[in-house]
Amino acid sequence: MIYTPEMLASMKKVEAAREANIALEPRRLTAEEKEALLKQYHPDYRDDGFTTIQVGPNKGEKAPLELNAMLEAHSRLTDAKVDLTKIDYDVDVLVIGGGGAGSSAAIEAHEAGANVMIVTKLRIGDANTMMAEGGIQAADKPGDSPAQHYLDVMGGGHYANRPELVRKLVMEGPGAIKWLNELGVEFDKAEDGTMITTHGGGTSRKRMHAAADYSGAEIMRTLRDEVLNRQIPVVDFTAAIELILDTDGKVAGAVLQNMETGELLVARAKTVVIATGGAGRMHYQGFPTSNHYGATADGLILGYRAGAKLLYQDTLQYHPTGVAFPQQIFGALVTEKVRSMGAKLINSEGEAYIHPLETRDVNAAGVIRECTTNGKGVDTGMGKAVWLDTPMIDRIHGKGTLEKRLPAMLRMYLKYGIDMREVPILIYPTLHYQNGGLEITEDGQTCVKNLYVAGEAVGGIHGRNRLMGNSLLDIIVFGRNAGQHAAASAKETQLKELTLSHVDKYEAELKAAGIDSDAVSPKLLPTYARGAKAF
Ligand code: MEZ
Repeated sequence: MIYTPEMLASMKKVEAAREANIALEPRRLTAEEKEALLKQYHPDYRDDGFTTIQVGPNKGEKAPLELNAMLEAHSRLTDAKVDLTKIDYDVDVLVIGGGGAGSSAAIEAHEAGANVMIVTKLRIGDANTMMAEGGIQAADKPGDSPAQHYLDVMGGGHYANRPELVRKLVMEGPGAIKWLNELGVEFDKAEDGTMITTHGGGTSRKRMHAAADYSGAEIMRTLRDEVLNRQIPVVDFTAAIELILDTDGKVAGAVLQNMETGELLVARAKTVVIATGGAGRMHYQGFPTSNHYGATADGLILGYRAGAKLLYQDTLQYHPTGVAFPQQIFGALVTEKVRSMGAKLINSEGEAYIHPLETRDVNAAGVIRECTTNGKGVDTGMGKAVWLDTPMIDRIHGKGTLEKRLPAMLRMYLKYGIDMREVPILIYPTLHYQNGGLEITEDGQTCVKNLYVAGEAVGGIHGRNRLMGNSLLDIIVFGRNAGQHAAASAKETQLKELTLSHVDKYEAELKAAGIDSDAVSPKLLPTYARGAKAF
């Protein structure tokens, strides 16, 4: 038996209350109640998790301790000599990152006739895109509209979102779904061929398009095929460790490092797209993560040293339902789709204490409150947790529904002897998404000329909290956008002499601020990776 007696006793209460909890519609919190809950329990409000940035364009602003340590670290080139006249790769558009945003950017740049190359420190598809489960939002159904989607995105982001970016996201949403569908993504469809759509937290309409509970993997499979079919060069196991500028201050490529041999290489490029993804493997405030192995905020460091500004670097998303038990899959994602299909959040006493589709930040704070002040968490041996009452799904929609709509999740738990059709599962927030990132204009460009950013490395689209399914949408909309603009700019760009003087300038700034760090950045791999410090 894998459960402790305490777990079993609490599980009995959940089972006993199930029918009543299915019938119950927990009320939505008021704006004031949400704000109070966030301030008291959301990790973004914990002062001890943050510090003040001392160097660079965002000097004086707040950043998570772990990110700031990377901003204050030395360049990996500090003791290395790079000959910038020896060019290993010469391209129009260099895409750094092989996830959904990078692949979309490369496809569009290629479509526009640019000579484009992808460089990735792992392999194409080793990315958070691959890990996304529940779906992709777009307002393409009768009764919905981009305007309605816009209001949801802004509300979810606490109205801190950049309006022009949100406008682009929602207006181009239906086109993004059409593009993916035509490329070959196998979306869930009804018998008449229309797409099946569901709700997510904070959505006013059912606009979540999915491929079962492996939507991101299906999208990434399709994009990767397209990149390979177009024969776009992909240089894998090779990290970008510094951007190169030219003597006019435009971006002009990147210094690359082979992850196996450590060899340094020079990629000259007329334009660069940073698509390096998120930061879950920074484990902010000690949280586990749902992110892939390479999510270490590299693009933020590369862009920042070259002079690009960060926006909302102090806000992270903790997905309310990370696996809390069993230990082997601690922190893995339990898709929000589980809640959108009717499973409720239940505390140790069997109480459905909150609406399951409040926005993610609110639900994460709610779980933390139950497990701390309210004393209604279940001890897992690794901390406290609450229940997600998954048997409700088949009870509401009929036997077989969970297996059909959430097959990957079901399989993941069955491996550990847990049948989530029969028993509830234990969850706790897991570090899921970097709400902030590099600041861009509508064409995807930073304040460094010809330096573009797409995907999770961008800040501003989602304000201070992203809604489910808007990340898979943004990687497509802003990935394609960055690729198109980068290809167009490359046509008009003449590069001057290449330089790394910005790296020396940044080092001088660190010294002047009295910062003495023995760390190097970008991080590239999590601290617990073998040889992480070297590469
Ligand atoms: O957008 C996401 O983060 C997502 C779809 C996650 C999920 O819960 O499945």
